[in-house]
Formats: sequence, structure tokens, C-alpha cells
Amino acid sequence: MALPAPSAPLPKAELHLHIEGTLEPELAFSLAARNGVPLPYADTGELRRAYDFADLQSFLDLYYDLMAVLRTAEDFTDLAEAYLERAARQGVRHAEIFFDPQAHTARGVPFGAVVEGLGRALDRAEERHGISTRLIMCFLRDLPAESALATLEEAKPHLDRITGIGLDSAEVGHPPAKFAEVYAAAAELGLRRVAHAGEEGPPEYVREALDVLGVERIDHGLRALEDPELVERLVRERVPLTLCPLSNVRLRTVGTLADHPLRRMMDAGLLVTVNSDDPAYFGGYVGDNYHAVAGALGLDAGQLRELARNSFLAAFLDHDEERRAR
Ligand code: ES4
Ligand code: ZN
Repeated sequence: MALPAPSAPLPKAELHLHIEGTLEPELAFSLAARNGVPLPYADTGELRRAYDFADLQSFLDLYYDLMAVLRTAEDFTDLAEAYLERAARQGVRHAEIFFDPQAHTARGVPFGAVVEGLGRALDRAEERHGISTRLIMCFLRDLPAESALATLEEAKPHLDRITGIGLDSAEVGHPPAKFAEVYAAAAELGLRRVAHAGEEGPPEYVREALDVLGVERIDHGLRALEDPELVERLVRERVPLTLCPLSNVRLRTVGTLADHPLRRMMDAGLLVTVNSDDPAYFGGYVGDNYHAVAGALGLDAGQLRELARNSFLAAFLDHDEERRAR
């Protein structure tokens, strides 16, 4: 097999990516025009200038508002296709893609239009972009647990397209245990389980996600560092953490990239991965995140390779698939 050209990006898996967070301003405006949805911004420049967030909630407010432009299956196909094209250019070989069904069904967009629309792009991702894919359906933790249960019911006819479940949106005040029942039901259906925890919420939420929800990976998990015993457990049990450095800076969970604990986490023996979260909003796709932390934290080529290797180890791939993807 030929060696990659020196400038070829490091092959990597992306494990923490909200597809709705890949909605670039240009696509938002073109979908708004196609669907006749008014936007309260004069142009893409004005929209981009609104991407100045104080915390997670101030981001989520804009993120949910802008989803109004996503109406049809075709819109979701176009959204996913645009992501896959950018991801491929940054070396992504495998992508485990989050989506937020409740954010769409609550606006009258049928569950099936979302999944089938995304699925059309994912079905041709291997052939067009050399990317294998998985879909992970996230529950919005600031909605009632009953809504998550109803969403799992709605997902049942589409489970051939859905690998797992996640938990996202406003964290503080919505502990993982609120979703114990739906996670147990999903496990019965053979779905893989992940959850956002320790992004803004306390270390206790990370522990609860493991013990009560039975998750296999923690999304973010930064605040686990406040609890040395928990860190020890995460190391011992090899629980992958999907970090999103540019997101943490934009949402002010860390001061600057130079303050980001990623390197300390690697040194502590944690299985950390680098991901983009909501790249259209946070200033970069996954390769940009690798590049930014390499510069700010002085990571060498070996450490970058370790991060890429971790991403495949933490992916929901079987051994043969993992080998092929790398
Ligand atoms: C999210 Cl950065 C982040 N945190 C929690 N929920 C989310 N949904 C989309 N992006
Ligand atoms: Zn996230």
C-alpha cells in the first residue's frame, strides 16, 4: 500500500459530532430560502457575528432557533453531505454522528424524514468520501423523561439505521438518573449507550452516567478531573472521553486552549479523543481541533497519533472494521 503524501491529514474517527451543529451560515440561508423560512439575520456575516457565546445555554438558544430551516428529508441529506465532505478533507475515516430527533419532531418534522434524510447521505458516505458511519440518537435532557421514552418508541421502525443513544442539551439540573428507564429500554433493544456528562455538570453526573445509565463512553467529562477517585476509575475501566477543545473555549468551560486539560488527561492515562462537537459554531472541524491543541499544548506527532488511535479504539467498530478504517 502506498504511503500517504506528507501533507495528508492523520486518519481519524470522529465520535462527538452533532449533525445540527454542522449547519454553516451559507447552508442555513440557502435552506431558509428553499423552504420560505424567515431568518432574523440580514446575511451570513450578521449570523456569524451572533456566534459569541457566554455558556452552553446561550449557544443552545441559537442552535435550536437556526434548526427552523431544516424541514425536509432532503434538507437533512444536504446537511449530512456537507459535513461528510468537510470531514473527509480533514482525515475522518469513521464518523459516529449525533442527531436530536426531539428538536425536529417538536417542530412538526417527522422522525422518519430526519432519519431517512440523514440515512441517504450516510448510505453513500463510504463510496463518496471513504467514511464509515454510525447514527446516535440523542435525547434532550431538559425535556421530560416521558418525551425521551416516546422518542425511543418513534425510533423503533428505524432501528436498522440507529446504533446508539446519547444525552445532550442543558446539563445542570438534569442528572443522568432522570433517564434511567429509557436507557434500560434502549439497552434491551441492543442499542449502544453514551451520554454528555461533566461538560458543565458536576463529577457526580459522570459517575451516574456510568452506574445508572451504563454508558460506554462519556461525552466531554472534563469536570471528572475534580474527583481523583473518579479519574482513577475512568483510567482503570478504560472509559473513553470524547473531548471537544474548541467547543470548551467557545462555551467558556475553559479559559483558553492553552489551559485545556487534554494533555494532563493523556498523561494521567485517560483514554481521550478529540472531536468537533458543533463545528459550524465553534470555529473548526475535527482536524482543526487536532491542529489547535497541537499548537496550544505543544503536542508532538506521537501524541497526535495516540489521539487518532484512541478514536478508533473508542469507536463502535468491530476489530476488522477498525483495522480497515485506520
Ligand atoms: C451540545 Cl456542546 C453541547 N453540549 C450539550 N448539548 C449539545 N447539543 C449540541 N451541542
Ligand atoms: Zn456535544
